[in-house]
Amino acid sequence: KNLSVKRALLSVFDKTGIAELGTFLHEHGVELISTGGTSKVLEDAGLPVTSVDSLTGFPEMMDGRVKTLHPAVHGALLSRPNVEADMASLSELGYAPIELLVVNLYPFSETVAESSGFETCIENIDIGGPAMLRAGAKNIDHVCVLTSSDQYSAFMQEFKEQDATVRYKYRLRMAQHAFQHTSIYDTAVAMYLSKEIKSGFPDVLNLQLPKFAPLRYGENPHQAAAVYGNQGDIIEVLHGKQLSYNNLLDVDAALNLFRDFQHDEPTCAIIKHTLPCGVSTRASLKEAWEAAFATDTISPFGGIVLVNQPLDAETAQAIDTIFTEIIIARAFSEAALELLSQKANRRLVKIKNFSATESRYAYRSIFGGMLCQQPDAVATDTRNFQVVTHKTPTDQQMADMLFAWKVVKRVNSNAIVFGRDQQTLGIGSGQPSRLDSSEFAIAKAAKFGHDLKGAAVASDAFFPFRDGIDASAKAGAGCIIQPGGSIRDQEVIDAANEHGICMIFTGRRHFKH
Ligand code: 93A
Repeated sequence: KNLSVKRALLSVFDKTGIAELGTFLHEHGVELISTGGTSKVLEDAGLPVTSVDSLTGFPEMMDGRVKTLHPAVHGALLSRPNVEADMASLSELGYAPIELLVVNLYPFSETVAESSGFETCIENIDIGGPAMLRAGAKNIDHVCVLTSSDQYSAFMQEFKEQDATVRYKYRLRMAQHAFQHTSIYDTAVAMYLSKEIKSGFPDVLNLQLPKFAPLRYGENPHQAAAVYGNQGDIIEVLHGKQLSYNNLLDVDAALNLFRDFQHDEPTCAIIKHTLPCGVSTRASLKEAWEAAFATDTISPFGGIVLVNQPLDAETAQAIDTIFTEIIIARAFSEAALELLSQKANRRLVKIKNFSATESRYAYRSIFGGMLCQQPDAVATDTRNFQVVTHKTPTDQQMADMLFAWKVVKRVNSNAIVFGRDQQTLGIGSGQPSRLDSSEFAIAKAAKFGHDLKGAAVASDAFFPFRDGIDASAKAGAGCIIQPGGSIRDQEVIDAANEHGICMIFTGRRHFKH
């Protein structure tokens, strides 16, 4: 089933490596056929080339819009040498089969990314290229298709090893690539047009995720998994093995936290299973790590650490005292990098381009499809904040509440965070009742020896009853920040006044399910 190659059609936008591939094919006795720009590169390399024009008997038309859309090309690509009638119709017209097709497409997505005008983008929709790729890829038994310069060296290797032929297995893989490639290409066009129609939600939820990488496994070893998207544009793994499925989820959680703390004084967050288990802001990163760790000195083992400043050696040393699987920073000092790289099963992740995470939508898969929403914006929009109690907060209390509010936003609902002096003291997450989350946070604070006197309490959504306020006050809370909006708000405000604590309504909820 090996395919021997006599004629190749080369038509590439990206000319990288095409002269080398052409030379290789020529040296192996393959006839080269090519379109205008590609022919020129091959001829400049001293290679004999048959132009597509001479094959079709038609010059390229309409500024190249019609170059290869002709039976001389498509007949050649779709013909089956083992079907007599196919070969008869082909030879009647003086055409012959093509066994190798090398095409890469007009750079549509790149043109869109450069914020080009509508007409330029449309002109960069390749028509002839995908048509040829689909034809060649359909004809797996008789044609091999290449879609990118990245594939040339492996192709030459295959061709050499297989004595100037190509195995079926190889062609099948390349055909699969080709259809995947053209489908992603068309999705990009559809996405672009849907944005032109209205600036709302995309009609095509097929997303624009050109790259994917297989992962070793999913959440558990028996689950196959892959990751899609452009993570490599956003982060760089400086040390350690490929990020796993769970690692990627944790890094995502860390980056979301980073959004609200990126411009703050030195801040450190410790995250475990996507949940913050300690966050603190201090004069130095090392102190910030110590204070974050002090919140809960058990959960951080095997967890991940995020810092919002370049990581120095002193802080690295402190972090290194407990096993930390991933450390995320904007930058690492050389000494920190050297120290932390000593553990092989650790990942060091550099945030390369955080702004690239600010995509317009966040997606989540559900039964039969997916959900799409805008990301939860920064928590520090204080315009609608309103003091609802007799007591008004001091500057210190205000700062404490804002800090706790930024953390609670990243904790799973029902979320309650106790904090004071820019340090989390107790975090209650994921309980189905707000009272349970409050009690959980209080119990955790007690477990790690934190006195909650005067602490700020942040709640991701309104308190439906006064019980959560009573429990917080009893634990020592001095101020509460929450969205408000319950039909029992008055009961809740009265409770706060009774206990002599101040409370802020933010007017904005931060559920995280
Ligand atoms: O405008 S097209 O859609 N019309 C065509 O018939 C056609 N055939 C090949 N673009 C077409 N191509 C594309 O031209 C190829 O996909 C490739 O990207 C490019 C190569 O052109 P040249 O060899 O002239 O640089």
